[in-house]
Order: sequence, then structure tokens, then C-alpha cells
Amino acid sequence: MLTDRSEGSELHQRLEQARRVVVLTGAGVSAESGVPTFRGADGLWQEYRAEDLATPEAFRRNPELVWEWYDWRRQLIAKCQPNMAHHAIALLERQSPEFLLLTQNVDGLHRLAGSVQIVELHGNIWCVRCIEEGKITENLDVPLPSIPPRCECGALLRPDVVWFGEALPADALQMAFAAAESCDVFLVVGTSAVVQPAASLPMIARQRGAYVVEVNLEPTPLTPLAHEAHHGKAGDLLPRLLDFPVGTSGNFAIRNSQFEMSSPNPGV
Ligand code: BJW
Repeated sequence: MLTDRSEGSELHQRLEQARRVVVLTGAGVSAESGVPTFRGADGLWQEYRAEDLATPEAFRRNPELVWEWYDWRRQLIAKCQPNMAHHAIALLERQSPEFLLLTQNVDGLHRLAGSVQIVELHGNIWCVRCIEEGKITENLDVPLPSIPPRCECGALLRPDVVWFGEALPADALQMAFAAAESCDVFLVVGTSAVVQPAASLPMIARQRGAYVVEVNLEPTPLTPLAHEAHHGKAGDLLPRLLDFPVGTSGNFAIRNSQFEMSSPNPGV
């Protein structure tokens, strides 16, 4: 295993030979865009209790409180733009014969960066779901005009995200496991790798023969199991590891129209 070294990394060579490439991302990939992570010193769970805000019980108990928190996060995310890590992953997709991005993030920044083949394992903060009808609709209102928001049918709407104790969307989960089982390279970026079932995907990939690489600010439970683990900021490390030239302005020297996008988030 390599640690803290981009030099000597086999990743670039492995990607050149790979047919199927899978990337799994977590909150750390959006940290450099200004979106708070969950765990760690500056994480959301330092200030807020997951049990009060990110469980179905919490929503049943106090939908107003839960929605106030989501409304605050939506306002914050709406001001954020994709960073170099999002852009590097979008470019990797374009260069790979077959590619799938599995993200635990709900912020929509990967799509804004130009990623297309995305599975959102934990839903999307810009979608709402009627708790009676189950109907999912896009909602880009920032801030929300009334809290808690309601469906046309009168029932409460909830954020279309996956809370603790809830099953992940069946189709997303099935695609994620199938991708992990059949890929040649599995790249894991910016996740503490503790939340199941997403955390088991890299292990499955490794057992099935994939080359597993972690890029994260700090070591995680995945670190000793990965073929390579690189510790630092994803926005710095990813372009180097993927051998994407970065210009002096911090933008990719290889640019295309999608990387020049400056449309505001929400861009779902
Ligand atoms: C950087 C960086 C930079 C910073 N560059 N890196 C005991 C054992 C096993 C499992 C369980 C258990 N007890 C309970 C469970 C199950 C539970 C679970 O896993 N809990 C663990 C915490 C113990 N899982 C669930 O409940 C899941 N559902 C489930 O299991 O269902 C079973 C079921 C089946 C059938 C019927 C019914 C049920 C659901 C999990 C849902 C998670 N939801 C959240 C909220 C989403 C909505 C929202 O955003 O509001 O998802 S919680 C939160 O954690 C969010 C994230 O997607 C998820 C993962 O976090 P992530 O992305 O890894 O972020 P962080 O903050 O943890 O880490 C960031 C990392 O980035 C850090 O390491 C930093 O160092 C790094 N970093 N800056 C690179 N610049």
C-alpha cells in the first residue's frame, strides 16, 4: 500500500488499461466547495445530532425543525460551485470506456461539474417526496417559502434523501453492487467510509479483483485495505494522480465547454 505519495502511484497506468471504472464519493469531495462534511472537527454532527435531524423518527417528531435544517443547508449549497475534484472526476468519466460515479452526496455538485453517469445513493437535497403519495419532484426554492413544505394533496413533503435506518433506493443499490463487483478500478474519494452499505462497496470491489485507491484527507477504515491510499485534499491530489494538467489559475489546462460552466447551483 502507498500512503501520502502521488509519485509511484499505479493509478494512472491502471486506468489506461481499465475497461470499467467506478468512483465512490463522499462529503469530502465537496468540502473544498464550501459544503460542510458530517464527521470530523468541522462536521455537521459536531453541532447537530443526527438522531434529531436525519432519521424518519426525527421527521415524524418535528418536521419543522428538520426542514429548517435542510432549508439552511440548501441555502448554503446553492452558493457553492464544483471544485477541482468534481471536475477531475467528470473528466475521468469522459476518458473511461465504461464509468459509473456512486455518490453519497446529496448536493448535486457532480452533475454541475459535468458528470453524467451518476448514482445518488443517499438521494438529492433538491428533490422532495410526498409522504402520502410517494411522488418525487424537483424543488429549487431557496429559501423555502413555507416550512414545512406541503404537497398539492395537502400531505407533508420530505427531503428526498436517505436517513439513518432507511433503505437506500433499490435500483441505486443494485447498480452500485453490480458496478463494484465488475469494475477494474474502484476509486474512493472524500468519505469516512463508515456509513453502510456504501462503506462495503470498496471491499466488495477489492474481493472481486478491482484495483482500489483511496483519496482522503485522513486515514479511514478503508485505508489498510486499499491498494493505494493518498492523504490530502482531493482537489489537489486527484488532478495529479489522474495526470490531468492544471494551469496556474488552478483550472484544468485541458478545458472544454462543460468545465467552463458557471451556472449557479442548484443545477440538478
Ligand atoms: C476530505 C476533504 C478534502 C474532508 N479532500 N477528503 C452498525 C454497523 C453497521 C451499520 C449500522 C450500524 N448501526 C446502524 C447501521 C446502519 C447505518 C450506518 O451505517 N450507521 C453507521 C454510522 C454505523 N446505515 C443506515 O442506516 C443506512 N441504511 C441502512 O443501513 O438501511 C438498512 C435497511 C434495509 C432495509 C430496510 C430498512 C433499512 C442509511 C444511511 C443513510 C446516511 N444518511 C446520511 C444523510 C443523508 C442526507 C443528508 O445529507 O442530509 O448520509 S448521514 C451522512 O453520512 C450522509 C453521508 O452521505 C454519509 C456518509 O458520510 P461521508 O460522505 O463519508 O462524510 P463524512 O463527513 O463522514 O466524511 C468525510 C470525509 O472526507 C472525512 O474522512 C474527511 O477527512 C474527508 N475530507 N475534506 C478529501 N478536501
